[in-house]
Amino acid sequence: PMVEDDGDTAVQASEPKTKQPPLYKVVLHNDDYTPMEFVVEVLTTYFSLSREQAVQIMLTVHTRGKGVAGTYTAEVAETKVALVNDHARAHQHPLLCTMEKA
Ligand code: TYC
Repeated sequence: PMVEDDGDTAVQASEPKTKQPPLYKVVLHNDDYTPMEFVVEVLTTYFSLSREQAVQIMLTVHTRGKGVAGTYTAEVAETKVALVNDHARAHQHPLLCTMEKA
């Protein structure tokens, strides 16, 4: 009888994987209490940003309500969101970091 591929065994792809994974924006939200310098330090520590870039993003969040710290694949974005929120809470700041589909 005909044997079917049950899909459980890896089969060599006929072409290279060129499909892009979905990307997510990591977003910082404004609040009235987190110190500006703390936000700048978060942006330089957890995202690959110069101090100048970090100050500009912090000011965008401060004046417009939210801003994008960076764009990443789901797993990297989730990790950064958790690290930033844990760091803020460890210092008793209300800073909020979320992710949204790019
Ligand atoms: N609004 C804050 C203040 O005046 C600064 C701030 C900026 C807070 C960005 C959060 O994501 C933020 N101290």
